[in-house]
Amino acid sequence: MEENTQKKSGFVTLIGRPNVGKSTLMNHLIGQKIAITSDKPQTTRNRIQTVYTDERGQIIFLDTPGIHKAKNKLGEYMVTVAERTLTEVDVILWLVEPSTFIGAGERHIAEQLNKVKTPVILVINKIDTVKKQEEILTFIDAYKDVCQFAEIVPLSALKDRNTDLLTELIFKYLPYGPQFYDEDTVTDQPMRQIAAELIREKALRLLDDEIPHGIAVVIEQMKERKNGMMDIEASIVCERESHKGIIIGKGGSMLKRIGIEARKEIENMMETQVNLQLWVKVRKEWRDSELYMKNYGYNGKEI
Ligand SMILES: Nc1nc2c(ncn2[C@@H]2O[C@H](COP(=O)(O)OP(=O)(O)OP(=O)(O)O)[C@@H](O)[C@H]2O)c(=O)[nH]1
Ligand SMILES: [Mg+2]
Repeated sequence: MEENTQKKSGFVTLIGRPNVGKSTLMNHLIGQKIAITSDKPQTTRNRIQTVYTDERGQIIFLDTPGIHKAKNKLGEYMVTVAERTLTEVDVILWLVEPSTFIGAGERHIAEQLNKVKTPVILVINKIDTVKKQEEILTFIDAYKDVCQFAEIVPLSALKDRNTDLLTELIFKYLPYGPQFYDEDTVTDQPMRQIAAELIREKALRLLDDEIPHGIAVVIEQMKERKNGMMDIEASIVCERESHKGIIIGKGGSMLKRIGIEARKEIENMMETQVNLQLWVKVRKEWRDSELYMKNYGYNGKEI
């Protein structure tokens, strides 16, 4: 009883423009890869919840889609998912690129943040890309009056620089209280969803241009054999016949690469052998169809 009241626990959202490193940071903070990442913007499409527990207490992280100017229903859904978390958490992490330039995208986010009373920690990510360390002070200076920040933390998610300090600061602003999850919980994402996301990540990383943005992955079947091996059948959905050809590749070579890379990671995650079969389907304009979006896991309920 006494021990419980001394521990802290609460919810923390990671928000920011696409590609600033939200998912990379969350994975590093919890010490495990749960959210997929890529160098293409708009990688994350749903809220991904993970749990970090140590002797200080428990942090429940919400990784969110990048806030951007939506061009279709899927984009609108993603931005809604992200902005909605702002009112549901105890601490907000706003991630930005290491730059003195504050664009319209950042200003829009700042406006949202100025409407809530929740403590905001500004995270200036990717400082490993900054040549002169003095420059970091100019970024802090450019941002410091944009919002009332509780803290400003320059760090590198990728190189794990200053991430321990960030965890320390998050605990500082969390309320005391009992844990929401048992300490072994890392995520509440179902295995099916993680498998679909890992396939989408490989497609995102291996394909170029506009194709990745129009891709969704659906697990059609997932069955365990008596010996523990998993059979997974999944479809990669794209928007055009021409895209389908590129995803399949010459003699099926691209689809094979996506399959091999995804299978390796799914096997690691599930700690068992996996037999993965991939298909490619075309669904024109699915990103503007609520019905298809719902079928592919972008649930209308969130809006
Ligand atoms: N150099 C460097 N690159 C980083 C760092 N953090 C993330 N990245 C890279 O930035 C790219 C985007 O990372 P993500 O974690 O997918 O970014 P995100 O903010 O989740 O993006 P969306 O889901 O699209 O909104 C990837 O190529 C990462 O490897 C960092 O600290 N330093
Ligand atoms: Mg992301």
